[in-house]
Amino acid sequence: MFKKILIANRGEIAVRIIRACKELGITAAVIYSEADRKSLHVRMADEAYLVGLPEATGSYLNAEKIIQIAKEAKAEAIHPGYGFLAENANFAELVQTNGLVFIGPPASAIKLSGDKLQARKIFSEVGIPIIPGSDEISSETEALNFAEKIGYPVLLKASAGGGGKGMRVVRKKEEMSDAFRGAKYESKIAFGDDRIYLEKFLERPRHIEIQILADSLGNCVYMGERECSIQRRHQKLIEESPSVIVDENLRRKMGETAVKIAKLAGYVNAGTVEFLMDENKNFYFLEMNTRLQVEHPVTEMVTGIDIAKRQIKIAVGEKLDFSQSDIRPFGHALECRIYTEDYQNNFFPSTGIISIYREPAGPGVRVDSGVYEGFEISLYYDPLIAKLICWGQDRNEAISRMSRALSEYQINGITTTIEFHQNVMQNEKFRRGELSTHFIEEEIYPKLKEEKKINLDYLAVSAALADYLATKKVESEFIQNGAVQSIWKRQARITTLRSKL
Ligand code: MV4
Repeated sequence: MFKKILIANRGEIAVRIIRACKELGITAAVIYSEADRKSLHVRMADEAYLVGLPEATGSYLNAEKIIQIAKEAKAEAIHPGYGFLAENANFAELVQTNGLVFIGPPASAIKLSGDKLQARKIFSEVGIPIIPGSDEISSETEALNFAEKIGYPVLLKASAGGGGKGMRVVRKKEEMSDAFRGAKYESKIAFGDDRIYLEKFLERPRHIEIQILADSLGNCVYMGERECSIQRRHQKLIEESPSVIVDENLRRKMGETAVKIAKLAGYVNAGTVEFLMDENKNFYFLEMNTRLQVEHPVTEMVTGIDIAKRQIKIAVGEKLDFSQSDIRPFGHALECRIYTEDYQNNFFPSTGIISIYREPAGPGVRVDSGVYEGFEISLYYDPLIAKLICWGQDRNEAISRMSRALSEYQINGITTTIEFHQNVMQNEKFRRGELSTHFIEEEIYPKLKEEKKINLDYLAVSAALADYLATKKVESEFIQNGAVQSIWKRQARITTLRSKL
């Protein structure tokens, strides 16, 4: 086993990997930027090394410096987490040529996953289902001809794409000209690669992905699916496993397809194969994520397998000591991503000092967080500060637990998406499992305006009440009146109201 690992990340995922290291008896070293001196990952690590400026390019993206630190710290391996350098093939290669182990797949697999045109070609040739589409499209005329052939609406996509960049929906031929130039330009700017192609546009797809684990000896298993349809602007908000629309048969078909893809890509380590599913439950390969994903805990909760620890064991060269038939998902898990964003104000980023912080706990509750009371949230990094994961025997129990845990979760001083998630948990369509990638815009957005108005009225009344309570010091009366359970909340509410007055 490794003696020391350098974690080239920050926030909740760095904390997650520190925990995996500690359980394996590995010394956890981390890097931190000048803005992260007081971060939780620095406090929890065994060793911490300053890497540079707050801006990611000067710190968490500084490949050369990170490798230099790893060598000086005498770490044997680097775990990249997600984001930053996690899916950078050059970095994976550089780590290796410096005699260190990259805890992730081989650079060649990262490269292939980053090239959608090539991946589509290789995978479709062996019968992997892909969305009907073209090879590279290099002119507007070509685009028009192809769209005519497969029928509108079509979607222009960047070969180097992901996360929706360089994507354009074209509903009729008149829209092609602008869309073609727009997609090409955006791809060039975002990825330095302006190759684009066309696909038939699926109107209301569901996003379902398969977690896989592959060891370096050729063994590969699938760990069931995660449904990640609840998102806004390509930012996932809620994930769950299993998906309500995937039965045992479909799970096996998708799982076997994912394993086939992993083997073709020469994949080693933990990975995710993304699929889009149409309303007739046809599934199509979308892309491969070559990293530990944000939403990995839902799979850990239903399979009992520690994916982060497995990543490290695989990187050392250990064989998977279980086979496909040993993986039997049990129960249901949901994850709510807690962002420091004001969902009532177009998810605008919220910054400040966390003045009160109290995490939920109890049966079936897991919190993966990167913050603590007194911590200051800056604008430098991703607004994801924590993930609340709840397990239940079935989906209903998982939802009730999530709702209960959200109500226990108290964060003051900054605005978070906790209340937003509470809205989703109460939504009838969500409870029935009727999800799509349009769920938020169709179901939640229209209700936000209404809620905002009610909240303003409520705020005025509550503010008056808060002041009354503060001056009369009647907190003890509240306790006598049977409101004991909500005293913390009430105090938090008063603090919030005060700050808004
Ligand atoms: C699609 C699609 C509909 N039809 N492809 C968005 C990110 C990129 N990786 C693929 N994406 C999509 N590709 C076809 N042919 C709809 C999306 C899409 C989406 C996919 C997964 C999760 C959320 C999404 C939100 C909007 C659009």
